[in-house]
Amino acid sequence: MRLPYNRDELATGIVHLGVGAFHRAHQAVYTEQVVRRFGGDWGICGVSLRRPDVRDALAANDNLYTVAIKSTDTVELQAIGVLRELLVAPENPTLVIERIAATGTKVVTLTITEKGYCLNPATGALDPEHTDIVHDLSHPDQPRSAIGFLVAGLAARRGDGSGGLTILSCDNLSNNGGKLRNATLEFASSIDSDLCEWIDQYCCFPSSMVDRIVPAITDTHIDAAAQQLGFRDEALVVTEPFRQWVVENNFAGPVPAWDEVGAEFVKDVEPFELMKLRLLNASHSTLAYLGCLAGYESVADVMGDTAFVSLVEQLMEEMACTLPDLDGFDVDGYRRQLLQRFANRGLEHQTRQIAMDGSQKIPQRLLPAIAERLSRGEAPDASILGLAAWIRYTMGVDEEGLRWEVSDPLAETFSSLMQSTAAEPDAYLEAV
Ligand code: CS2
Repeated sequence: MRLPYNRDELATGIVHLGVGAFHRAHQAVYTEQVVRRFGGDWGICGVSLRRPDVRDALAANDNLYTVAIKSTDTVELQAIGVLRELLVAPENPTLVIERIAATGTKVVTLTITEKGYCLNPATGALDPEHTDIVHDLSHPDQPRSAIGFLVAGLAARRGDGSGGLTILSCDNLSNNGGKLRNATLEFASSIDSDLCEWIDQYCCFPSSMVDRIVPAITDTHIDAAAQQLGFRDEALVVTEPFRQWVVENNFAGPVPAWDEVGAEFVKDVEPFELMKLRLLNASHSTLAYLGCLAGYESVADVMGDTAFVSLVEQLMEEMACTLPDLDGFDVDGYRRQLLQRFANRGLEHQTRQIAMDGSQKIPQRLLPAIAERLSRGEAPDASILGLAAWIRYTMGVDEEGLRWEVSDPLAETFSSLMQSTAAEPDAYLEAV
């Protein structure tokens, strides 16, 4: 794989927390295009907050990896070289703090999933009783959570005079920048009120809407790509042709010219976030829970069933009238495109993957629109069916006794509710 720039000379300008498949198929691809077209010190230091898998997979090929862009009938391969360094936070937390604090670092991006923010899903504020937050407040130099790392890195920047930072959330939370800012300030204020003021003054937390479907990688994906590549790329990521990134134009210093390679910098991201959460993600969760319960493995399998296509069309109709005006954006076209994206057979996007962490996702995706429609005296049946399917899914067992693992931060709660209600559906529903 030959790249049109010299990787050895590419200095790090971005620290990314949560270097999973989504980051490597989205922000890293935009950054790669910026570096190829305009140069600049925008190498990425990727940080895994828990496991070494990604670092280990990338090590075999000097952190170079392939993105396979798949539609139902086509595959395009791209090499990505901007990841310059991979760190596994628990192995060396001090080094992660140093990288955030380095003068060359201008931007920290995050894809840590909804639960990584340690928020109370009902209020959107930092959960002071979260075990990682309790730990990090008493060990601020050896943090575990993203918030703990950010605050430790910012404290070091303030001490060294390295200046403020742009801290850019790329997760599916509404007002993701505002929530991250509030959580960071809340944490910092418990340690040092001057630091809290410094962060408030010198750091920016733009909101952003990110979109690209990225299924969890399987051996089948790696084997298929190996036929074209001539070797097994253990760090392969698979994605779709579509990608979108809308970023609030609110930066503390320089950022890569992502807006020159397809991203949009706008004043207000919220209408885009709501559109994506309520049309794409709400449909995804509904298809995933009902699809799992119906025995379908992938989203494309579910979309092969016309009853589900009608359901998701109805759901989008219910959601659409809760969305703010998107000034010139073709929302109907976006809806039609979503149906095609969900039907992409090249992705093999597992319903079980999307079903994970529902307790963190449903409050963003379904509840606000359902509440709004109910308050207008309307009955958004498809959305409510999606919510019901999630609750049914959290029971972890079907009518035939077939069990599945409910992967969710509240899994233990669901399982104890199953016991206390003797798995009686009405009582379980009431308890949830
Ligand atoms: C999905 C998202 O797993 C999920 O919950 O709904 O990851 C979805 O694929 C992305 O938001 C698409 O941009």
